[in-house]
Amino acid sequence: MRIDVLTIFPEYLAPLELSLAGKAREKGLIDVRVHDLRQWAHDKHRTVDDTPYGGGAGMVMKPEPWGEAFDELGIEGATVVFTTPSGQPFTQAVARDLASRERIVFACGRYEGIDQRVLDEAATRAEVREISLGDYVLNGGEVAALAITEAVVRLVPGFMGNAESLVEESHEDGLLEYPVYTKPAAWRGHDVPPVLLSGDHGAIAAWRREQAVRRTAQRRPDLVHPSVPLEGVEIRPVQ
Ligand code: 6GU
Repeated sequence: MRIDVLTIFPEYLAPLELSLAGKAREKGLIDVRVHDLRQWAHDKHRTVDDTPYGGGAGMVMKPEPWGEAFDELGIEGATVVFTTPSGQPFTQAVARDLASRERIVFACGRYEGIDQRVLDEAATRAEVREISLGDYVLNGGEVAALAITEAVVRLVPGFMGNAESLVEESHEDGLLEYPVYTKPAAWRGHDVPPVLLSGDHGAIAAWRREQAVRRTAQRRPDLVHPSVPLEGVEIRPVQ
């Protein structure tokens, strides 16, 4: 998978060299290239923004640098992801979908957003997605591009050594993960739930499932599909 990131803060994407994404890079599974949008701004101050038509607060990102960047990088056949708080909420399902793409181009917005014609023109040449990290406001889309990249790259076939850990984790089965424990069995007056020491694999699986459903119902009732048996779980607010 090739990933291009267009941003006016390329240093923000430095963590892509580290840890998870860095390993995928070393293995040759992904090819990440970060580009400074200002290289396609040609005036003395390398201006990338201007005042909004129709008035209003803040600045809007000008279309020309984006258009030239897309021309030079070539977006045909790619999925162009615009990170914006007005986009589709990012979920594990969206990550799984994006993990199937050959090429993703992240366009990180700043200020009050990008001139709409940039998105409209890109959509005539490529698949365009507008994605939000969640219902809160960041100063720009860089952190979102970083988070989306990390979530997507670990789903690229060949990346994770242990395919089971992908299936078992939070959100892959629509539930939050059950609580986990390791040694020692007793610590500061808190004991590991005895069922986990029982060696009864059926009982352990049933306990974990019940814990996952209970947690999900308490913390994320929005995730509990009506078809999921609640197994007597009482829904009350999380402290
Ligand atoms: Cl993708 N961008 C910005 N600026 N703010 C956000 C966001 C993205 N997702 C949530 N808040």
